[in-house]
Amino acid sequence: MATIDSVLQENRVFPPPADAVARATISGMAAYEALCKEAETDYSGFWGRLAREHLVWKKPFTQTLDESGAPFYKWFADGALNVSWNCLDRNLENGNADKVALIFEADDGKVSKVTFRELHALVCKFANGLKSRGVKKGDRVLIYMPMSVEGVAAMQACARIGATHSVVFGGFSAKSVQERVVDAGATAIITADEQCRGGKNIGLKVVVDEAFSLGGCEAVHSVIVYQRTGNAINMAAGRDVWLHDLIKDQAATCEPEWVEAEHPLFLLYTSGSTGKPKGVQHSSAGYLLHAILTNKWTFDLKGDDTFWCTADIGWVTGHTYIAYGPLACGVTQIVFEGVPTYPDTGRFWRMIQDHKVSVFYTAPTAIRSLIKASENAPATHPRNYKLDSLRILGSVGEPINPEAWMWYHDNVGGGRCPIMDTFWQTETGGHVITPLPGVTPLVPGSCTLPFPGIQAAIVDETGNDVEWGKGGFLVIKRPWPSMIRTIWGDPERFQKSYFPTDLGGKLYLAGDGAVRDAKTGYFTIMGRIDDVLNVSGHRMGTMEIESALVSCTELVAEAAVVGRPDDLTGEAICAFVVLKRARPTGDEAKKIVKQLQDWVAKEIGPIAKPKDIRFGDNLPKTRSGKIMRRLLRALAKGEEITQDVSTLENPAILDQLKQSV
Ligand code: 6R9
Repeated sequence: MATIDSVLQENRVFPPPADAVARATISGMAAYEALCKEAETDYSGFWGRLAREHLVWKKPFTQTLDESGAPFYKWFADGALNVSWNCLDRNLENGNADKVALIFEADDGKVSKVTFRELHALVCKFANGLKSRGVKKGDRVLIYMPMSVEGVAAMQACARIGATHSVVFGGFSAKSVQERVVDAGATAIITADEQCRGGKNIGLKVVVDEAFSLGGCEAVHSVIVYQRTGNAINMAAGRDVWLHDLIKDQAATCEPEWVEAEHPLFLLYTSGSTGKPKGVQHSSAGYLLHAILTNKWTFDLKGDDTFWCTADIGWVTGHTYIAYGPLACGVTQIVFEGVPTYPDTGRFWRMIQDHKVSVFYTAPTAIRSLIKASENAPATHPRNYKLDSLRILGSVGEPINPEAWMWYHDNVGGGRCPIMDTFWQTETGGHVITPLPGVTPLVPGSCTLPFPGIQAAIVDETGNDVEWGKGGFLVIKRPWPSMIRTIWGDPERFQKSYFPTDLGGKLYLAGDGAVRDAKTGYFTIMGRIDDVLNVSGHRMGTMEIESALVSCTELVAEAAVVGRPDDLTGEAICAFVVLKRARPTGDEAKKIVKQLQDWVAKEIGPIAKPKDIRFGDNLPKTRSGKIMRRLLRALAKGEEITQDVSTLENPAILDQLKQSV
């Protein structure tokens, strides 16, 4: 890769506030450096010590890291534990039984609270219910649930019996559900009748029914349905069962299934550079260790905190920073069903005020949209709410632009709260590059320094370190406990995607470009280097959207998808389409755009809808038939084409593709 020059021209530095330094578990730069040093001198000793201190083991491990099958690494492999025990029972034993674990706020504002004891009982009944349906260790269970106590309990119940869950975001389509059922070989599905978002009820069970009708789901013997709204749905006799019926007569205790450290806790499908999403497989012990450490160190979570991560359990952030980490740390957290704009755009700020949230974790795209909203509706500006309970803020999912960072810092954090710009991925399990609140001087737009023990670096296309100030590929040089273990069913793709031989086969390739500041060594992420887009913090493969478009065989002959920068969503999806019929114009073109957007929403989900669709008689191709994506990116941005187009077969189509519908 040619050097990517840092776009960051940021001179503002925010030292850690004195009260954060005083309070933090990792306090001061010297403490951070001591941890990094410990990891450097005795890598497995470092992680082994932490795994003994932060996890409760049924059977202690004797070997920390097994590199013999590299890059299929094993951590703590001869140890045994149970993740749900570490999240729940541990809190019953250490005095947190009657502490509120989850504060659930429904879309309509109704609040309910669940203590650790109550959550434990619900999870045990749920686990016993799953067992009564024949679900056992190693089985895959697909979870398609709204944000709810029951959604979290479903994940914990699977963990309790050693079943491997695969949560599918509630906005994904029937086709996506079906593909994941088939790929994971799921034998049970946990879903709800409907979900409530922004004052609307949206069917979930009906989507599951449709997934069945697409075929290939014959191995699914049970569909467990949580009754959220009570509206009428179909229940297939024998196969479908209401959650309340399933757990009614179950015991409120359930001996956990003690699993080996490497037992797959979950699969989570994410987009890559081919059309097919990959099932990222995570372990039990290593994953949970990093979930705990990052919650404790990045967010400095302590007993008296109220934590709120606004992610959905359908994304990895909702796994590590809702369903597992905060519970294992014994803190009270918010689970929110709704959307930030309903009933008005002050929802987040009102909830922080009402529940006295102390640590708040959200995405740049939400911040950007709320900046805009509070300009349009000044009554919902954060200044109108009492937000002094906040002490730490977090950001995740995409680069946070310095303007949004400053607004978040000044208006939400009252200028007092440090912002943790956490860089990580579905594959990393938890934060890998992030500030720590009592340690790191902050620079808006930079995710700063590696989490202790994570050997992040920037290399060139041959795997050699580049000097600070020069851009390159972001890699992690040594395996770490919460790393992806494999791609479900496709170990070859795992090896190829993440440990490419071009880089020597030993470096974990994140898939992002990055640069380190020439003086401070701070990391700034420059965005994906593969065909993956980041739209509102959601990963979308361009190939995935292309194959959805061309599967509309009635209309589409060919399609190419690229991203273009967007003020609100970070990147926006732009599709160039060649139709089977003559190139449409005017109202006709508008109609077909809408038709294609709906098609993609049906194939993948509404988040994958192209914002901009343009029609051409052809796509710009080289004489050898390769689509010139670089040109398409320039066209999408509205840039003048200054590149050499002499290899282009048909330069006239560029004028067609310049035109938005
Ligand atoms: C946790 C999560 C991962 C991709 C990642 C990168 C982008 C995430 C970021 C960030 C800049 C941050 N990303 N956090 N870019 N700064 N703080 O988002 O996982 O959905 O797998 O996405 O998101 O491009 O490679 P995932």
